[in-house]
Parts: sequence; C-alpha cells; structure tokens
Amino acid sequence: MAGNERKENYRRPYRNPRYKGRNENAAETAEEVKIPRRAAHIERTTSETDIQLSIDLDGSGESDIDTGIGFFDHMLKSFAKHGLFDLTLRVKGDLIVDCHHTIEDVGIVLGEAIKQALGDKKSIRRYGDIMLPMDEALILCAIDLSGRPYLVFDAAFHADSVGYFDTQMVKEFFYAVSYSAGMNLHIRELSGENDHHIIEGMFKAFAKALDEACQKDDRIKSVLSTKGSL
Ligand SMILES: [Mn+2]
Repeated sequence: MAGNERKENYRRPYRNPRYKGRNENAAETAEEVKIPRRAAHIERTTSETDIQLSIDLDGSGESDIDTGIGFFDHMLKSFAKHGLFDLTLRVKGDLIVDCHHTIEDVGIVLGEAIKQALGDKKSIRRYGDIMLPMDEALILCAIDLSGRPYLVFDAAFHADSVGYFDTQMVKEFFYAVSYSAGMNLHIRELSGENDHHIIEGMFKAFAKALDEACQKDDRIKSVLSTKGSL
C-alpha cells in the first residue's frame, strides 16, 4: 500500500489526473497516459559473468536482486530503495575466483542500463548531489549526467572486506558505472569509521543524487546544455 502511494506521488507531475487512482498496474497506466517508461533491460554474458538486469528509473524502489554476494545485494537493494528505481538483477559470476568480475561487470551493465533508460536526456535536471549521513559516516556524492565519464573517488576503508565483498571493489564498481553510463561522478567520504556504514552511505548517496539528476523539470524544454546535446 505504501509502495503504491509512493509511486502515485512520484509520477503525479507526468500523469493525466483523469487516471488518478488507477495505478494497480503501473505499466498499463503508463501506456494509457502515453508516458514512455524510462527503463532498460540488458543481458550480458562473458566467460566470467552472466548478467540479466532490468531497471526502471520511474519506479518506486522495488527490487529483486541475487548476485551471489550478500553484502552487494544489500547495497543494490539500498540503491533501488533510496533512488526509487525498480531493479531486477540476476548474476551468475565466477565467485570461485573472487568477487571482482561479478561486482565490476554489474557496474558496467548498470551504467549501460542507466544510459539506455535515460535516452536523449530531454528535460532532465542533469545535476544531482547530496551529503548523506549514516551514523558516523558522512558521504558527499555529486553527479553530472554530462555524457563524459569521469570518476573522482576518495575514501579510506579499514578492513579488506565486508562479508564476501572486497572493499577495494567499491571504487571499481563506481568507476565501471560512471564510464558505461557516461556520467561525471564524485564520491567522497567526509567522515567514517565503520566500513559497512561508509559503503552503504555511498550507495544511498549515489541513489539519491542520481534520482535528482534524472528528474524531469518542465522548464527545461530541450536538454540542459548550451551545446544542445548531452
Ligand atoms: Mn546495512
């Protein structure tokens, strides 16, 4: 019930009031009011990973995720929940090696899916940022959906891993996302002691900043760039 209410509120600016309250089937509603869902589905198979990912940027935070790495699932569920993205993800990775390929390849596919879902980026706000606290951890995240990939990442972790997730892979993940999505992404740990808090704060901050950058603004008639394209 709460989920439906949230979806209703979230989509209201783009919806025809005539259909208010008819949100039992979001896809059907979107079609009725001629709103193209900003969504993408990607399947990618290599000798190292087999990935199926679906994302809906105009979702409500629902997720169904199984990467084989518990802490990574926890992070991606947080990303979906706090960005109000719907995310479905199935991964069969070579975890017998380690977590590297699985985490990096999910980053590549997630970034590509975000790029596909955004399409021509018409009317989006382009920029998003947040300073997000999680207990003692404070994370700054700033995004420009510029089309130009660039990652600035600054954090110091205290342990080699959280569960079966290597802390070195946090930067690798965000590097992969930023490059395949074509986004300028800054993530900075302003304070923090507990690695679980620092990393979770980063995924939540990334979600909130990305949600803001993806939001449409009716005042932006084309794309928010003097060049005319993003
Ligand atoms: Mn947690």
